[in-house]
Amino acid sequence: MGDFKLTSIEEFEAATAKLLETGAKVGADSWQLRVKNQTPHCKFGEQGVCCRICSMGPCRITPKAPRGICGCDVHGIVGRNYLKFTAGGAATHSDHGREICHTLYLSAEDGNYHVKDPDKLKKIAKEWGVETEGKDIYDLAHEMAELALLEYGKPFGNQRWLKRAPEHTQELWERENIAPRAIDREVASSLHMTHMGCSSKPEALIRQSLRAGLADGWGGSMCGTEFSDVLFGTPKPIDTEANLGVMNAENVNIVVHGHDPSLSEMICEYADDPEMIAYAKSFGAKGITVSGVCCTSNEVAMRRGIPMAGNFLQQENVVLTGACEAIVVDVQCIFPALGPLSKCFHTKFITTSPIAQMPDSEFIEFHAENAGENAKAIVKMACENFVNRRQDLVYIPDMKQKATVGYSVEAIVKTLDGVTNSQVDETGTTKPLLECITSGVIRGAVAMVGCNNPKVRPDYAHVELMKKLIANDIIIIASGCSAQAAARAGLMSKEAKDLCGAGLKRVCELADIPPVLHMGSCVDISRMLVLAATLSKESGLPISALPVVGCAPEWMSEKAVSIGNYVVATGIDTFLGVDPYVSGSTEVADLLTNGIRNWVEAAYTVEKDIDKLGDAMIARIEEKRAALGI
Ligand code: MSK
Repeated sequence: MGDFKLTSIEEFEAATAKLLETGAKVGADSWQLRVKNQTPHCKFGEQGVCCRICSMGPCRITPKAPRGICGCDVHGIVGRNYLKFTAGGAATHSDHGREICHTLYLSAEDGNYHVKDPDKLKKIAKEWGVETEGKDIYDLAHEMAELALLEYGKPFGNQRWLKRAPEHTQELWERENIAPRAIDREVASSLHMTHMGCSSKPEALIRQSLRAGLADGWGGSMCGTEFSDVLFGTPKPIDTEANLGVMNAENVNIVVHGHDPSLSEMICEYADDPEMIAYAKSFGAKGITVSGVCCTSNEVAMRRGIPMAGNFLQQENVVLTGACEAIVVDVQCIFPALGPLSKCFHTKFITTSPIAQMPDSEFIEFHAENAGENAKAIVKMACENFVNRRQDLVYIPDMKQKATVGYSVEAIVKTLDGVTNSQVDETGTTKPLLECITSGVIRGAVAMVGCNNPKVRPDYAHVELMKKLIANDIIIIASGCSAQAAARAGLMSKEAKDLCGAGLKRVCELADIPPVLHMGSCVDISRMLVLAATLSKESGLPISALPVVGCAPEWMSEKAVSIGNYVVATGIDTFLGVDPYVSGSTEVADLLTNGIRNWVEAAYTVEKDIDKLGDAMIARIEEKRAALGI
């Protein structure tokens, strides 16, 4: 098995403990301390039984007070809370997608942003029935961007991207009246339904939750992913490194964090500029290291091989190294704590989006017109800050792993089809993957996604579940902070094949892939939808019949609930390790874990015991195989 060794969770934790010692020296706060102040959590909130949508309350449902002042029962309250949570996530992902469409609209030959994948743009144009012949690529980009933006508010019809789904799935959505209309309409309708005096029927609320989720996955997120590929390139396998040890004590360290690649791409561009590297050297540094946190990290890792410093619950750690000159953030999953924390060190905390403005940050507004200029200013600021380090506080844990990332659907098809078919081009098929699954060489696939959450030992669930699944010949596709947990542990190293069962190991060797395939950021879960749809079409089986499940064992954000809803509504059973605040209502919990199966052929399983969660996924995959007779 060679020298390869995973980095253990205990090693992750030991590194964090040392960094917290540095924090204690400078009086820094940390999420570990704040969790202590916030626990035990409010039981009403945890069960989803608190209602504060009007000012007659807040009302809390108990056996002695079974209805709120308006008469709403616990099922209506829990269902409304669940729908509001979903709408928050769908709005957030989709607005990210909208920003990408605006950036595409402003792309120009001589501008800050360019079309890097013209073939993908033309392919989408063809899909949408737009003439490409004889058109300048930027004229086409602007036309497509405008059409995509109209998807957010069009008065009639459903989302264009739904046509990518297998016919059977589309029929289910039509039958159940959950095919999403305009993206903004689904978010607005959700908030309308949850207003005081509107819906309190669990069935209606959960149906709309699925619809709003679908507006995200097959709408806003799909726009985000597809047009990011057009602008910044469709990911291909690329080598990188992961964990805090990717930061370099001798270099200026710039950490990019958030989700929107428009900012981070520009920062990477300028950090690579010889003029900027010389500038860094003029302050005594040896160079510039850009690394990433959260999904911005996934975006630049997949396209540029930029190393991944950490995931969601590591964001404070990068500052605690004392070697971070600037942490530059765009939107989503950014701790406001970074403001006061950066003040304990020399670190510049730079916010760039009007959507995510925070105290104790320097706000440098970023948009397509000034992107180059502002990225350069930020890189310069970081270089100048190098001399302000307190050397006695610098400690970068010596911990990193190799990772191969960038498995877009196109890359997966090309890599796997290439093993059996030397003539493969971009029109390759998923047939080799299907053959591996039907023959039993691979038992199935799990889409591992989602965040960290202090309610679960950080990264433990992601890493342990992945180890268990690959040992059982189940291939993993991973995105978001789950992907980063895998990369930091070493599960995205090709050498991790030695941890697989014999079948999956053989596939990894033949195709030269790691057993956990990096599919990108959280908006890129739309890539997983496209993969599932392709597998379904090419096998002739409904998505729900494929031995494929989804899992978010440590999820925490509203986006994750929206994702769960669109994954389930696409026909993929979804396993959660954290309860989505629905345990207070038997009706809502039963709908989500059973009832919706009658609508969309899939449902949720919630299991906080990680070992049991893994067993349940394996059992579900084997059940599906047995039903297919394979
Ligand atoms: S960053 S939504 S903590 S995956 Fe996409 Fe990670 Fe979850 Fe944010």
